[in-house]
Amino acid sequence: MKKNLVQKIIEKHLLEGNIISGEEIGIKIDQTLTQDATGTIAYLEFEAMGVKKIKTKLSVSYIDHNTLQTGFENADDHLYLQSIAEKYGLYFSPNGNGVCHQVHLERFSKPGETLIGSDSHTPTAGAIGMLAIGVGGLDVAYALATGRFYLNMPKVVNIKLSEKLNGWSSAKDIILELLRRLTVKGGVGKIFEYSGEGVKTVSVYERATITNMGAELGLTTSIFPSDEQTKKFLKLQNRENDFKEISADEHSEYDEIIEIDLSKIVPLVACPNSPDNVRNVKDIEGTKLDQVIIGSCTNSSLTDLLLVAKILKGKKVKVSTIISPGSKQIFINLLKLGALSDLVESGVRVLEPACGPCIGMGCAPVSGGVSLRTFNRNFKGRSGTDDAEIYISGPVVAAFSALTGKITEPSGKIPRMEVPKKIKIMDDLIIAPRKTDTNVVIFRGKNIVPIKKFNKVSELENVIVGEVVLKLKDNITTDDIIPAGAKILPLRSNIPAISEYVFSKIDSGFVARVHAVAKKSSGIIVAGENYGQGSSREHAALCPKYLGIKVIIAKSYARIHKSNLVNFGIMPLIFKDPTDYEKIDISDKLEIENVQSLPSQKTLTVKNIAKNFSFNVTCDLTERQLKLLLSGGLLNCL
Ligand code: MIC
Ligand code: SF4
Repeated sequence: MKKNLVQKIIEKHLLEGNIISGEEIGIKIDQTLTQDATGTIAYLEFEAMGVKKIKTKLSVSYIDHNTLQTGFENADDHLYLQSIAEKYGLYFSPNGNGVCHQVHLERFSKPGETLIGSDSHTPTAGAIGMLAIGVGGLDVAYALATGRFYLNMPKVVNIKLSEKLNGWSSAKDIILELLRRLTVKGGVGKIFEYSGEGVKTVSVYERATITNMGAELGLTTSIFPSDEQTKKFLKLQNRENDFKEISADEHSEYDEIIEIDLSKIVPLVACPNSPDNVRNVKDIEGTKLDQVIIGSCTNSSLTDLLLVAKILKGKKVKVSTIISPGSKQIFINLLKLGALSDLVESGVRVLEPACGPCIGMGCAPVSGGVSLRTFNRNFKGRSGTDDAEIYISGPVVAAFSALTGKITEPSGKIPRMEVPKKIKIMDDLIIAPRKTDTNVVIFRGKNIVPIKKFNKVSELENVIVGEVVLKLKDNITTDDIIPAGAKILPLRSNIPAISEYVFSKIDSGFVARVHAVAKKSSGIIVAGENYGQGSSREHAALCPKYLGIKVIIAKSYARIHKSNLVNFGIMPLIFKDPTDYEKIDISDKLEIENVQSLPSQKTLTVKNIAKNFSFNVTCDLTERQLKLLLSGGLLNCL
């Protein structure tokens, strides 16, 4: 039988189940990655599993999110992570070495292998032909302990690229075009597999922009074949030995096909406050800017920044412009090639390689300010300024706009890009695993608060009585649930402390209300479509659980967040008839009946006691997930 690329990789890694879309499969995981903002909890969970040795071929712990060290919290967390890496035999990429996805692509990714990471943009490594999936930290901990990961086999969609990009259009415009067509929930339950003649014209760094931002479509992951472009990239990285050609069989089957003629792609911008609010640059040209930032795991590659340096060379930026290279390796090569001085002379500020402003760690715009960024997310408030307007574009549009202080359509002759044949390889900061060392003492600062297991949904709770503590609209992000930013991010290892910020940007009375309700019953949240879109942060499940939320009833869920809810024993119920959503209000008392019948029966009846009517909800989980849920979460099942 002819196979597509996804089927080939999954078949090689299949441990349980059948490769049929919608069915649960268990696959072997070759590599894992974590970053510091999700990593501390993930490794606390791993420690709670009591396993002596990691079961993956290669695992890396990155420090890239919480890098400001404004207090002891970050520094303590980093030392905890370093000592865990040393004890259990993981690679450790320290503060300053770069954003996990960029460094992983450059130094560790391998065609044909599997990777899960506790960050939603882990699919970046799909650029090199890896099956790379973003997950919650508990799933990474489980893979470290067992080598396994479970998922519902997604539909595989073939994105057929023809022709090649014209003029100033870039890889960012390809993924923005897909977002324009499909929206932020258009990819849920799907993997995008790229093919076609056009693929040959797209470099690995460009592919990485596309696979990275597939996360904004809600995709499980995106993947490119491993071909001549991959070979060239790995050669540049001095890793030719990791090259392996791998692609779909000719005429293999897909669940769906989407065709894109690259020659028709034009420069695009996502407008506030969603990555799918996409317009042609020319339609919003002239929008006045207060700030331009070029960086993040989406657009901070060597080729991106070399092109920006070419555009800015010999000119002066007209607005505050900030650049952060994706990795130390990119930084040093920009320096060696003279591009860094072109950037600095043009008036650009340079930050160290890290997530930085992308996660609200510095460079917040002025009140009501307008900022153009090459990032992947422009959710309200994520920049650190609640009323700022954030636009998203590729680096070329950002560079031209920096020179005018307004959103500007790129024009003029395209400079000849001299991408070097050889670059300086920079692994010096990465600490490679020695033999696992059982004598290593794990450092635990006072910011590290061990997590506790949760109670089972016991027989007594065959009926859950709860009160609606919040009613939310469609597309609620994990940033809405538990915001990031310089004040809150350093508390990631301290669940009691960070839980005080749950929904703080949406409803400042939420935490007090849940505390009051938790004294007598359970908190229930009601939401619209695509609840929990965005990041992989399991704090968006763990903290509500800690506060006493037992049930969410939504019209639909984002993939990673739904798994996180199950992992922490919160019921992700779905309105059988979405119009019932309209009939429920905050403070309504609900009674969910027959909860223990869930494994055999997937529909439950909910009584709205306050309004005296009943409605049905479904729980479309697999048997394994239902078992986890009723046991109070994955930690209770080990
Ligand atoms: C993000 O881009 O939102 C983050 C911060 O990288 C998150 C992870 C986190 O919240 O720590 C993600 O994308 O998963
Ligand atoms: Fe970091 Fe931003 Fe990428 Fe998240 S999206 S990993 S915060 S650079």
